[in-house]
Amino acid sequence: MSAVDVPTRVPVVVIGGGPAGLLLARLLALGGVDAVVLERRSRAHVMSRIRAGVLERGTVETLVEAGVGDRMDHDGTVHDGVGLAFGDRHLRIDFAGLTGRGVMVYGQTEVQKDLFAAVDAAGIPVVDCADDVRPHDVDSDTPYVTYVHEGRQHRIDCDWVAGCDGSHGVSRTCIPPTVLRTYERLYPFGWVGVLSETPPVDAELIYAHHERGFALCSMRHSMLSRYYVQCSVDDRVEEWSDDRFWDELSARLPGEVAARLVTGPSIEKSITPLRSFVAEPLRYGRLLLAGDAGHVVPPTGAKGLNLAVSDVRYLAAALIDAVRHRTTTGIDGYSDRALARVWKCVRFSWWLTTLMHRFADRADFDLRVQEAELDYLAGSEAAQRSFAENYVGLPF
Ligand code: RFL
Ligand code: PHB
Repeated sequence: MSAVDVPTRVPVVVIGGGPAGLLLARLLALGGVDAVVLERRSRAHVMSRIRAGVLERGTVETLVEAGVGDRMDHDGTVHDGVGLAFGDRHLRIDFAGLTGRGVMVYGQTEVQKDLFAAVDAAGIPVVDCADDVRPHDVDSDTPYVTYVHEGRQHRIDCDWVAGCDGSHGVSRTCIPPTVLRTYERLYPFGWVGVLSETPPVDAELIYAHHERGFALCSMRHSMLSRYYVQCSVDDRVEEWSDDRFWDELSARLPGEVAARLVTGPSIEKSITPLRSFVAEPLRYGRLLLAGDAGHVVPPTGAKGLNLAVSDVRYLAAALIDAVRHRTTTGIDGYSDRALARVWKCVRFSWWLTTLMHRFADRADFDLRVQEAELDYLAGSEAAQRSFAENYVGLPF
């Protein structure tokens, strides 16, 4: 987008063109509210990031309402359950039977592409490679945002600033330390993830608990698999050759699953540290945080993208009311409303992470407790229902 086409005044400036930012701009446009999106990285970079793969029903419905559901309906796959592997056991959690719902497996990379296409079609300005983006005067009634594009400084005046700039963005830093409260839990491990053009080992995802550490078998489609294994927080990706990765994954899966594993060259490999983080409040004056800018969860529960979408759903409605109908009730309630759902997903992601990973610094007592909890889950429909209810997604 050339800077000439970008208005110098809009009701909403959205910082960050990830899924939260683009979806917000798109929902605002559908509600008759103009926005500009400022994204730090290039569009090619944003579209190539491999991240989430599991969408809750509420996320799917929101994407459909935003008019970006066609490819997802066609290429995504509904999963009615997931597997939990431990020891030589393979427990299936039957989402459909326990909750009447399933989840959609459709990559975040594809969601991102669909959102870019919709935003472009609607003529919403998205400035990529925007440097030094800075919100100003967000505690006044006349906020504005400055940025540098192709070496030139620009300013956009607005009524509201939406901070959708992820966990390392600039928006959160505008909230004074006297107002901002943060909560954090760091886990002493990461995940090394591999994407490979091989058939998935199973039709459904498998979360594996093993003495050597956690492993996850996921997929994008019938010839694209996504696998993860727990690694040390200090590991570098170069230390994980493909051979080492496949050996470690096989060792952590039940024998009959490992026997079916088809290996091949990795087409992407990366290491993700795991953490839980929440910032409160999500609103400061005319600045509103959504998605990873406000909270981060470890990927174990597949909640990050889904939480970004639930925040955006609440926020879009609140901003449309504020801009079109001059009522700020939605904005005033946004932070509490969003955080109530966020904390429940933080809890579930923390619980599943703690249950499934090997904590090197902890005694064998903890391992036995994990094994007992998995055994309890296997024998209790009530426990399985609670797992299923959280995994498929709490109501928006
Ligand atoms: P994003 O995607 O980080 O986008 C933020 C955007 O803001 C830009 N930005 C800035 N722009 C302008 N100025 C600045 N100063 C800026 N600073 C940053 C960034 O370049 C970026 O484009 O945040 P958003 O939109 O809130 O979306 C959140 C999700 O991306 C994230 O929660 C998920 O990917 C988490 N996640 C998963 N979520 C799920 O729901 N299901 C999953 O199965 C799942 N698996 C995962 C995941 C995340 C993973 N990683 C890599 C952390 C698996 C992995 C491995
Ligand atoms: C993925 O497919 O990337 C994925 C699936 C489930 C998770 C995390 C990541 O919990």
